[in-house]
Amino acid sequence: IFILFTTVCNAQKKISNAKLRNPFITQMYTADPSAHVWADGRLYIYASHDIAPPQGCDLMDRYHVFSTDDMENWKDHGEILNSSQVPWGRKEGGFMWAPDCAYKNGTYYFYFPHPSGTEWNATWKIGVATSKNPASGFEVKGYIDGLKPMIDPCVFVDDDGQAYFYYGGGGTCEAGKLKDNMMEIDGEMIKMEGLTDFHEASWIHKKDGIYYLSYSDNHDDNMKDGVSGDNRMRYATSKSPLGPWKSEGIYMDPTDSYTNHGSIVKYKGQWYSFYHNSSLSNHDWLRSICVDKLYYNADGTIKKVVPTTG
Ligand code: FUB
Repeated sequence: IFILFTTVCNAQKKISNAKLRNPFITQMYTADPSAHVWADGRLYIYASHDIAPPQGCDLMDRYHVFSTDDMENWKDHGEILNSSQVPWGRKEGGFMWAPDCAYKNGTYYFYFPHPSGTEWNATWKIGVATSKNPASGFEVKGYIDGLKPMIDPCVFVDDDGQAYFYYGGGGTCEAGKLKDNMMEIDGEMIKMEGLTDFHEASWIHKKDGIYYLSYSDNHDDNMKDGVSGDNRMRYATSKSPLGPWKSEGIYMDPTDSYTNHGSIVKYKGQWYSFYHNSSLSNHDWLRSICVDKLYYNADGTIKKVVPTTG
């Protein structure tokens, strides 16, 4: 027991001394990082992929997965899915936006928003691909039936094994229970009440029995590339995964990018905030994923994340 305790302490000490490098992926443009720690002890990032030359988000057509065991060295597991592999997807491809991944009963479920028709904005579906591995072998199984054309899926599996599905857009965030097959909604989707200025990018984490729903807001303080926006990251708390929510304010100010989209996860004893910025390209639609440490106040509220570079 002593040896095990010492080994765990050493791993945590190593991680808390890790030199975070931002952006931490530089060989390609990446956005919308969804972070998960799986049973093999590694931290995995499911990200979307911005494509040069920048043309907004329409060219985003594939996903890569990255992982680490020390927050310093990142492995690129390569492409796990692209739009040509989506049988029900729009024939023009593209628009593979912010994804998420969940694990249940030996299977990894990869959730991705993708339009099913040429009128992309009105035809979003949330696709599901599955694999026995966290970073390879994903096959598209279909999509979640009965949803609105909204984006940015997030799947949270609670301590009792019940999975919840969240997504949003157009100022609305909705959520509901998932059946055990992780591909069907169990009952009704309900609007998440109490979120101030919700835009998109919902993410759930749980700490000390409290659920935290984080998201990007509609903050709009600049005009870059002819479009407006510079989203802040906000969060709300609840004693239930489906709310109602109490808005707690902003945990991250705008980056240099038009959008922001983040996830919050604990790894080896330290909480982290993942997000994206445009520091590598200086262009809104060529984004790069970043990570910084996240800290809580004694009352459970989140301290503002301080973005670092270099
Ligand atoms: O990356 C494409 C879209 O931009 C995402 O789905 C949104 O959350 C925003 O980051």
